Amino acid sequence: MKIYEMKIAPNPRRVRIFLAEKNIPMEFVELDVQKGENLTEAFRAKNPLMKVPVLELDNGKTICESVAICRYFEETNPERPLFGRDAEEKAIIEMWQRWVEFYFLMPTGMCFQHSSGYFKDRMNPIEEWGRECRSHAEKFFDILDNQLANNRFVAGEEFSIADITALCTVDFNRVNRLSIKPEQVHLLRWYKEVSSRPSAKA
Ligand SMILES: N[C@@H](CCC(=O)N[C@@H](CS)C(=O)NCC(=O)O)C(=O)O
Repeated sequence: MKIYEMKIAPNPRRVRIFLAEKNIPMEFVELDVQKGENLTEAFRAKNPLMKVPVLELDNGKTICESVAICRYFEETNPERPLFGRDAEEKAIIEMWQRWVEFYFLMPTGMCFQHSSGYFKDRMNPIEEWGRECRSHAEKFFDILDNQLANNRFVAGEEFSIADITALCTVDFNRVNRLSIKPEQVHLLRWYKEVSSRPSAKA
């Protein structure tokens, strides 16, 4: 099996960290997304939305969407779980994973795309929308800081997929010139811990 990705992009990094946490070896195929190497008919056959990452199984089937890919590996390699162990833990991790993805990663990506013109060959950047999304992303740093005041990790006491999405989003925000503020001490404490895990280098 192999994964089509682009090393500097935040969504493929989520999957690489997940695999590293579970010690799953993988073959990666690098696509230059800015040059449009994902915009070919051959790649459309693998993912109709033409985005990375894409997992291609040995039987030729493809699985798209970072979280769907991670869920596949959670099933094939259950130890140690990154989506929770029991009903309560699974639901809380799902809740935070979705909050981080929808209200932090999405506006972060939209701010980048609408402010930088990185994809101006395939979309119509709207600067005002970029600024609006930047303020949404900035607010989420506070939400995380509050949550981490009473929790070791984003979704509780266990490292999970929610931490992976949050770490990739915090790091990617450097393209938006957004970073953790000195007064966000709980977020800083968490960032130091999760970014020093070996998987963070993946
Ligand atoms: N929800 C998707 C998002 C995938 C996505 O937006 N990937 C970006 C890279 S981080 C991409 O391929 N962009 C290329 C394009 O839009 O042409 C996931 O979680 O995998």
